Amino acid sequence: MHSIHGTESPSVLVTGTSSDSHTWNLVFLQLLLEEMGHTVANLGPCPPDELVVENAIDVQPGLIVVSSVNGHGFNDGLRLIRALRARPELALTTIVIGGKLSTDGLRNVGLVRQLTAAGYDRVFDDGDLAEFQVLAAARVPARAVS
Ligand code: B12
Repeated sequence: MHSIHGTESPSVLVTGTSSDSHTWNLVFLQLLLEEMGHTVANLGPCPPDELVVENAIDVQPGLIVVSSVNGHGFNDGLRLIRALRARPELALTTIVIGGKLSTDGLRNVGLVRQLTAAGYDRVFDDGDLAEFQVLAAARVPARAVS
């Protein structure tokens, strides 16, 4: 899943984190977003941070969705957002993260605060799909009618 092909420029970039080999979370998010009308580039599991940054700059999506469920999402996600936000091309891109980000859920509000302070626009817990859908629906690109 680590390459992006196709003619239509993807409106969303979905990605796992460098340490996370879980895949169905990414497939689920891709299908959900496609059902809403998005075109999705899915980098798949275990992408190194540099690969995510390169693809984000290449694709220039309206939305980047980072998903992690293996329990290392907080640390991986923090490192990744710092790498993404270090690039001026991505300063204004909406970037969100969600899943099972720690082994303690998101009860620790400090984690959410640190992730948003580092540059995520939103941090979603495991079950926050409805809220995520609202955010994603607002970013479905208008298509030219021929
Ligand atoms: C299958 C599985 C594996 C497979 C993955 C195979 C593959 N290629 O995908 C294997 C065996 C490789 C694996 C390995 C590990 N796993 Co595992 N795995 C699972 C399991 C059983 C199912 C995951 C799954 O596919 N779910 C289906 C998808 C569709 O749902 P999901 O992943 O839950 O995603 C949903 C939500 O999290 C949410 N979501 C996810 N991302 C995002 C993003 C946004 C923005 C939003 C809004 C929502 C959202 O929406 C999704 C749909 O509802 C879960 C337990 C479970 N029953 O959930 C454990 C689980 C995820 N694994 C776990 C762990 C700990 C591991 C290991 C660390 C175990 C180990 N000690 O080696 C390793 C990690 C390996 C690695 N490098 O990442 C833990 C994570 C604990 C935590 N986060 O607190 C879980 C929860 C099991 C448990 N109860 O302890 N695992």
